[in-house]
Amino acid sequence: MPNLSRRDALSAVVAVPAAACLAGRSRAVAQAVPPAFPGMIVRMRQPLNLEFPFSELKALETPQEQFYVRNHFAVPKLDANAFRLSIEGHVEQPLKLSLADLAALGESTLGNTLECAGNGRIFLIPQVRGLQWGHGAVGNARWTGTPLAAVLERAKVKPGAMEVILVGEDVGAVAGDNPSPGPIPFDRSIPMEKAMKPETILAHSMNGEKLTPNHGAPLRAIVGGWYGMASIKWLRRIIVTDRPYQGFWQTMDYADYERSNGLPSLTPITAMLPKAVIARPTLGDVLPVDREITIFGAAWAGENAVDFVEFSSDEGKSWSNVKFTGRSKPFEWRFWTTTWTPTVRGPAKLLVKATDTKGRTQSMERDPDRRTYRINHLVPVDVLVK
Ligand SMILES: Nc1nc2c(c(=O)[nH]1)N[C@H]1C(S)=C(S)[C@@H](COP(=O)(O)O)O[C@H]1N2
Ligand SMILES: [Mo]
Repeated sequence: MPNLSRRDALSAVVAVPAAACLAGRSRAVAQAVPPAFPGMIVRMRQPLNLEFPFSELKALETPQEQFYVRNHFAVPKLDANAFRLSIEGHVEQPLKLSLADLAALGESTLGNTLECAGNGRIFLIPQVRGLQWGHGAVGNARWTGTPLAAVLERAKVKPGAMEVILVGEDVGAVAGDNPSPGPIPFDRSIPMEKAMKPETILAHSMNGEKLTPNHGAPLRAIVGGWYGMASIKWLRRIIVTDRPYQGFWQTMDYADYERSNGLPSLTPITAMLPKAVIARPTLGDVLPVDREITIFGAAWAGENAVDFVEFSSDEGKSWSNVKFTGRSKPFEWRFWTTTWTPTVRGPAKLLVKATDTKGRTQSMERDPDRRTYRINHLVPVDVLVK
């Protein structure tokens, strides 16, 4: 395809007859629009934000092209050969590592479900600001790369190290009521303890394929069991620090209220909460009366394993356990099914509720302390029985 620059497109508009002029313009427009992602829900075009249509759930491992995309800024294009990861700050041996250097430090693979902290925001009443995700800002993949612990050991972290700041290559200025102080990169700190856990890895691949630019190529962090915002894409710098980091993305954004002594205190968002979601039937489906239907979905619980999932068709008055199709493990979602035979015509509300191995569960009511994040209260699937 000929590469039509903006200036060429403009001169074409001036110089050529109407039909050719239109062709030239539409070609320029086609280049400005990001590639289409078949089947994905476009929540925002620039920067590109794509949602997985949860009712299409089929594979335990979400294919990369169906994995939701959450971008705050334009996708940076990085050259994998020239790529160097910088490790700096409170270390004895600052490092600049190529992808080959990283691989030489050892690799592991982690099955991990990634969910955006704003997943399900469209269901909040009253409506709040932010991307209006349905259920599909979540996906599950096998991530392969070097454990962050191996990199930190090589860099020799100094005594007194507290946090590790992960910095992405993407930069922009955030507008709005709480604007950023000019252009800033997307970043996030994690405590030293989480940085040293085997589930915190610097991944180059998902599901055995190299990362695509949308998912952070050539290298991203995966902070297992935490909401997506900590899993920094296009990872460029790792800074070890001996004091708490209060960056924009964990204070002005991605923070909510935790209470102690009854007082709410703004706290950066960390580990995922338990959640079960029905994939099928879906909102608005019409179901035949007196016929058994299959209810199918997924459940996850961040750092913990899902223990059980319950189903209710009577607005939570009675619950019955669903059946799992796979075994229970931390970090990864599980699929489940159950059956239901509606006997009464009219509207019905279907609910599911996950409980994890630590006894954490989902509540009927939304907790307002969570601001616009960590949405795991029960959201009914409204269907019509005919
Ligand atoms: N550098 C960078 N990393 C980032 C983001 C970003 O905008 N820039 N978005 C974060 C958020 S909020 C989420 S939910 C996940 C989404 O990862 P995905 O787009 O691969 O699904 O990436 C995180 N890492
Ligand atoms: Mo997110």
